[in-house]
Amino acid sequence: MSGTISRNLSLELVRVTEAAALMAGRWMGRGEKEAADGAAVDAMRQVLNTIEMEGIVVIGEGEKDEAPMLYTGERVGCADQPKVDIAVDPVEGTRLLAQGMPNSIVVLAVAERGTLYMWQDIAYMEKIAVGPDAAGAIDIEAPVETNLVRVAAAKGVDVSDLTVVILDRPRHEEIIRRVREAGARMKLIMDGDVAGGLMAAMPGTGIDLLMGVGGSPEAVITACALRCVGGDMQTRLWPRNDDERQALVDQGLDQSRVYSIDDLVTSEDVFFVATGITDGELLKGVHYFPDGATTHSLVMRERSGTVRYIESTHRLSKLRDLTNVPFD
Ligand code: VTB
Repeated sequence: MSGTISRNLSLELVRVTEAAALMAGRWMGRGEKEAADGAAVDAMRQVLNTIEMEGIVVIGEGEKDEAPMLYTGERVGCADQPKVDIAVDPVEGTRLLAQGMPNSIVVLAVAERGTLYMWQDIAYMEKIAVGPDAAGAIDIEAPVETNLVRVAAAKGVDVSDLTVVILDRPRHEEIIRRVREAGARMKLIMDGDVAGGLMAAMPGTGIDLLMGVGGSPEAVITACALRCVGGDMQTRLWPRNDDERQALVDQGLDQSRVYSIDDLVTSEDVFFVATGITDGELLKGVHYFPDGATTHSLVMRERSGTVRYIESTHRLSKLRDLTNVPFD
């Protein structure tokens, strides 16, 4: 069928996130968020444009006038099939990277055309996410305590064994207090709730749930990953101010509506790829050595359900000769 993704794009997509991580990794701890992001965007776009697909960036760096590259609406790829939606976050956690903190990652999701949902005017969503072992146990409309009890029961552990990851923000004061009172453990993160959602969904990270309010684009990207692994997430739009409340009304949206993963991404053919920039629970970051570097990536495809961890060794001088990316 025209427009459907018949090829396994996984390896091609991982080259994109690897290239972005290799370029962004040089900026670790150097205090320059924009430069780090720019390096990742540039590399990501160069490599995306070598892939045989007709992609439209639906979640990107912003509107065309503020983002010269990978802006929402930009076309990427070098063929006219398959037609796909692209969601990118060239550096998820620019502050984490600029300060050399854990869990900054490059993320890319690809799905059939017209299947990724985005509310351009509503920047934030309330989220709760878990892995496949607690799928069906969460309910964003229920109190925090109820969710903790239900997730613990699904996992066969006590609430005190659970670890919840939450963005460290004043808006989360109430959730943080309630999680503490319920006796669960917590990991407060400075940024990066895509990595937070992934940690909750993947085995071996020591994280059981993501809770709290974060970016709407990040919610859609997280939904792509969770769809691939059979995790669960519920979200609600979270308008910040009167303008956003008005935008909700104007667009006929309902603040109380619960969006599940299937509402955020309707495609049954979703690819999700992430490469670590700084070391974290989920992925190792980029480690450099003379004329080379290693990267650690996660590649998932919904259709097959395969999850791959790919550890790569790169020869930067060879890559420089092969591509237009100025690997250093
Ligand atoms: C959120 C979160 C992201 O930035 O968008 C956050 O989803 C911004 O939140 O993962 P604040 O506006 O409260 O700072 C990230 O943490 C990183 O882009």
